[in-house]
Amino acid sequence: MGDLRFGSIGCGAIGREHCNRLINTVPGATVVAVSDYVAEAADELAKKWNIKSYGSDSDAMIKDKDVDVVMITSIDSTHHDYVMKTLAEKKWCFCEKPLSQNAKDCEEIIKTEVGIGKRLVQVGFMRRYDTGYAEMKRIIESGEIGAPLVIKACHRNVSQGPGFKTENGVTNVAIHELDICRWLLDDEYEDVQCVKVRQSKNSDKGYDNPQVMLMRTKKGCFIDVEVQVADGYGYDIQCEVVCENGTVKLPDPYAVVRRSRPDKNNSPWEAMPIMTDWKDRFIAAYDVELIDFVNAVHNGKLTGPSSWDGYIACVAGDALNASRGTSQFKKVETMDKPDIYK
Ligand code: ISE
Repeated sequence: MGDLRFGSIGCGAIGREHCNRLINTVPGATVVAVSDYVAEAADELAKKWNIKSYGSDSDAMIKDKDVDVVMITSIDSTHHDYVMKTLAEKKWCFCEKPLSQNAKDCEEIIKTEVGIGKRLVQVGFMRRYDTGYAEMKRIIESGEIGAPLVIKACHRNVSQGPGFKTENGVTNVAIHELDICRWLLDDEYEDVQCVKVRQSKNSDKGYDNPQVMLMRTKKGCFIDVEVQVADGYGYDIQCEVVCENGTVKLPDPYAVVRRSRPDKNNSPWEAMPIMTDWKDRFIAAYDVELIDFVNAVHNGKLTGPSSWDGYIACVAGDALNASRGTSQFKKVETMDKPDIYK
C-alpha cells in the first residue's frame, strides 16, 4: 500500500503541527488536502505544502476520492458532525479530543461505527502514548507496589481564549484526565462530582477557576483532579497514583536544571523552566500517536483510543457538569460495550 492520504480539517495550531508531522515525521502517510472554517487559513497552509485547499468546504474534502483518512482538528463543537460525515463515507478518521461535547452525540457515532461493523475512528487521547504515563501504567499493572488506591492529579493551563465557559473546563480540559485515569487504573467510573472551591484572582472572566473534580471508580479508587484553566504561570500537568506499597508519579518533562549565584535577595537558587504551551508538553507523544495510528490503518485494524473511550470520557464529563453546584456525586451510567470495542 502507498502512503495514506490525509485530508485535514482545521488549520489552527494543532492542525498545522499534525500536518507537519504527517508530512515530515510519520512514515507511510502524507497530507493531500486541507480545509478550515477560515478559508484563508486553509489556503495558506495548502500553499506552504503545495497541496489542495478546500477553503471552508470540509464536507467536499471528506468526499474527495483522493482522501483516505480524515483528520479532525477543528473546534470541539464541530467534531461530532465531521466524524459522522466521515463515517458516512466509510473512511478512516483521526479525531482530536474530545470526540464530542456530550455523550449523546458520541452514542450516535458508536451506533454508526457498530453498524459498519469495524472501528474506523481513533480519538486523540495522546497521553496514552507519553512515556511517563506508559511507565506508570506498566508499574501499576506489574503489581509490584500493590493495588492502586488514590490518584491525585492536576491540570493547569496558562489562560483561555474568548468564549471559554465553565463546562469547557470539563469537556476541553479535564477530558484528558477522564481518559487517562481509567486507562491507568484499568477501571471504570462509578460516580463523579465537580466542586467549586475558592476562586483564583485569575478567574474573573466568567468561568469557574479552579474546579476540583472527584471521581470514584467501580473498584473503589478515589481520584482528585484540580483543574485550573487560567493559572497565569504555566502548563502544569501532574499525576500521582498512590498504591498499597508505594506510589508512582508522572515525571516532569525533561529540562535542564539551573543552579546559580544568589539572586537579589541573596539566595542561591535551583530552577527548572516550566512549559507554557500545551502543544510542547506532549510533543513526543503526538509523534508516537500518529505513527501508531498510521501503522494500524495500514494493518487494517485500529488499536488506539476508540470512539468508546471518547464516549466514556463524555459520559463522565456530562455527569461532572451536571453535578456542579449540587454537592452530590452523580452516577456514571453507560450503555453496554459493543463487541467491536472489546
Ligand atoms: C487544549 O485545548 C488541549 O487540547 C490540550 O490537550 C489540553 O491539555 C489543554 O488543557 C487544552 O487547553
